[in-house]
Amino acid sequence: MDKGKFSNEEQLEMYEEMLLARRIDERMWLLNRSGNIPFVVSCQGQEVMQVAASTALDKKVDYILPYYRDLGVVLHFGMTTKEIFLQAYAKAEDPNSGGRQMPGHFGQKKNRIVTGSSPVTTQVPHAVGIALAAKMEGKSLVSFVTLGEGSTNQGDFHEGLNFAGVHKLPVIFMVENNKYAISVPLHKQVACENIADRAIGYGMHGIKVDGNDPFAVYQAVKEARERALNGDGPTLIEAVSYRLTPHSSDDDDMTYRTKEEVEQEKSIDGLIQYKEKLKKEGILTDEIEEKMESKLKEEINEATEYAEKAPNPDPGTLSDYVYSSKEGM
Ligand SMILES: Cc1ncc(C[n+]2csc(CCOP(=O)(O)OP(=O)(O)O)c2C)c(N)n1
Ligand SMILES: [Mg+2]
Repeated sequence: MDKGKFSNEEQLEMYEEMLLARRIDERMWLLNRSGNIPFVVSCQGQEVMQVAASTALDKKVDYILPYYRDLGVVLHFGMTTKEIFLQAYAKAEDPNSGGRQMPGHFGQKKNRIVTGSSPVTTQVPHAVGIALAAKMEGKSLVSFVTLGEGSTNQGDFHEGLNFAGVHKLPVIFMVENNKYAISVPLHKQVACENIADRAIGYGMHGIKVDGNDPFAVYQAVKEARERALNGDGPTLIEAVSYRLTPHSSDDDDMTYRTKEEVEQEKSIDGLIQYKEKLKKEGILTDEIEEKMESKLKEEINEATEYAEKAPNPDPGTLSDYVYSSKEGM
């Protein structure tokens, strides 16, 4: 971990954002197991790479095409804790889809968070399209898209990266390699050693980084952004960590991996490593930590309560945006 030019405040800000994502996720599981919300798909184990990568982007101009685990990315880009709970409860005020899509299908126009579909990897060609538009219109921005390592076996991945490589488009592909695609371990997903090695087949720069090291991820995304804006084309980044939870609240991971393996990975959890580093350097004190934890708890309590009480979508609006309205025909 080389912290480069980060001030102490900036390092703490990053930590707080990662911690917020973790604490929201933990609350989601409690709400799910107590029968309050129907589904959880977690970011736990991937917060470090998500927040570090987003920090290297320009949230005022860049477009992001997150996937379902990217709580850290969407929080950084401006989605609020309250909005996260509104989507978990599928309430009318859910910014993603007004309660129509599954949780984790993030989309919010004002923050340039582009909505995705449930079939994995469909966000990749969309991101390439946005990068093509930016190039054609001469706009100085990048599109940033994330996906799991299992999703790199989809056709959309090949089509998107090939087109982006040929046309040298300003797009950053970040693969969040958490070592599983539901029950399928990495070695049964791909025969190649590194996902990042696939970049050479598309004529683009590829880099593999430790996804538990915020500064390594930040540096990789920052350089990728500079490359994109200089007209040097796209980058494929593979950031490696581990999925600390089951695939979703509907999965039992003990049917395909061991408790010992999960415990071992928990002991090198990037969030804990980063916290310990900040403590060792005296940047995070016990006092700051306590204050931060209680502030986040309050924010999460308020958001949960708000979302619980918020109105459900009006059933009369069910087919809105599905069929064109008579007035519009
Ligand atoms: C095209 C398609 N096939 C299968 C699924 C079911 N599915 C949802 S998530 C997932 C695993 C994806 O694994 P990975 O890309 O590694 O992402 P992770 O969930 O590990 O973050 C699968 C197979 C789907 N949503 N879309
Ligand atoms: Mg995976």
